[in-house]
Amino acid sequence: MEKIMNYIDGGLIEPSSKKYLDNYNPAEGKVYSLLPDSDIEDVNLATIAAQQAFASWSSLPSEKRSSYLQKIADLIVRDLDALALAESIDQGKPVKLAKNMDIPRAAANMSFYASAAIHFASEAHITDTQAINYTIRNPIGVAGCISPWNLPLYLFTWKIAPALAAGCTVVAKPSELTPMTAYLFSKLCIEAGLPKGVLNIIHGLGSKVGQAISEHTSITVISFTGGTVTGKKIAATAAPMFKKLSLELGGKNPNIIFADCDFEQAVSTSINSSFANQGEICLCGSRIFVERSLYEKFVDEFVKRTKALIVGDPSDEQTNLGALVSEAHLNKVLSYIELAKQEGGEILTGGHRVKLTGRCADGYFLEPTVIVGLGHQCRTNQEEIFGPVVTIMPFDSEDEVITYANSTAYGLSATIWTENLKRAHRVSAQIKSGIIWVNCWLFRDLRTSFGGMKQSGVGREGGWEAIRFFTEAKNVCIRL
Ligand code: TXE
Repeated sequence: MEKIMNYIDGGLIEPSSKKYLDNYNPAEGKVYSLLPDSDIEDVNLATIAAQQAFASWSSLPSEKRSSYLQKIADLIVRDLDALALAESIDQGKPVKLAKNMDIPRAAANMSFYASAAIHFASEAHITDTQAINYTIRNPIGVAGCISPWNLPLYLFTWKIAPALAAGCTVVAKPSELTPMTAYLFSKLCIEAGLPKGVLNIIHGLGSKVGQAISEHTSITVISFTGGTVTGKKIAATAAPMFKKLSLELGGKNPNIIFADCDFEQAVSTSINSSFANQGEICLCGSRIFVERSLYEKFVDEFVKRTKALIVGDPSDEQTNLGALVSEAHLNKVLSYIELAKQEGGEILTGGHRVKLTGRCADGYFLEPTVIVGLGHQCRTNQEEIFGPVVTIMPFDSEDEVITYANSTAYGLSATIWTENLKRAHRVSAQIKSGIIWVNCWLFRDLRTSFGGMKQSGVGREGGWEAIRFFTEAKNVCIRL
């Protein structure tokens, strides 16, 4: 069985414990590879390697840093098919999605920051004829990058690329549920000739490896994407050490459909924003609010199209929804469907585990599920489910739907469907959320920053923000 290795100081090596964890193929419900059960010793080794590499990497001309990142981006493009297949096997998502979204985006992340490395400029302020103030931005040091399982290579590269571009060296930890593409990525780094120690990838459990990264005194900046509960733990550990933190956490995002929307666009995109990647995207719109005059028509059409979605073998090009990432996660999502029933919800379609035949007979598949009849304040509508489950609720006025939308502890993203431009601006301004899409979903210009409000996190990633995050500002004032 294939053994995944840690990537430390430029080499692929075994964990110090020599112990391994099972890595599952969620579509088959079977172990198909092993990943290192690393611990604090491996994190220490990786951090020493990153510290040793820091002086030369941070002082390398930015063109050189850029060219390494671009070379890795090119290798990802070269290996697109193999990486997409690996991502699909490891995560459960349809291979078509990995090929069209995850892997191209991973390459784009590397390319974007390859370019950012050479175009970044810090500020200068001229105080009339009295003084010149300018800002020097130095890379902070060794960065810890901890990424989740829903968009494995996509979010892994989203963190390490700006860190490397800024001149930091990195100790990274992919999710233990989806380690494979980060492992393949480490091989690409070796092929690209990335200097040793610049990037180190440690595989293993969050409670051991993630915790050791949070606690390590020589890792001074941490970028994390994952669950809100884990984010709180990391903050509690790292904040007293005054580590710089960026936490991108969960969401319970409203998808608001006004009666004057472009109906076809609103329905078809809402199907996508509800069920893409099995609903395992922190930006999915899991609470759909529909203006009452359109409610029945929308629900009928939405349910009809949900029923037509194919839950199936992720390697099949026809499949719309693959497997959930793990049995534990499938059970969590099923428990929320039970909760919705207890809370008085009516399931219009879905609600059950799907039993496929053949190689996928034991996979973690779930029907896309649509629930109505619940109020906005019940637990089903307040807690993050993170699966192919949405609720639909009617509303009568703008003020009412804004209250509903803002009623959760989260504030990550929101979607608004209306053809009324003034309303689009008015409602966007009042929704507490890091990003708002009007008449679209998931579209992102990589130059814009992104992050959550309230319990969806702190800090902003993307664009120049990420470069600023991984650097420390020093201001110099020269009196004229
Ligand atoms: O994620 P974790 P989990 C949400 C979603 C999901 C819930 C829990 O609702 O059901 O979170 O998922 C590492 N110190 N999201 O528990 O644990 C872990 O190894 C440092 C939303 O599977 O947050 C992995 O690499 N690190 C989300 C990473 O944290 C620790 C994406 C994320 O896993 C750690 C995923 C610790 N003590 C889940 N414990 C999003 N925002 O996109 C774990 N980790």
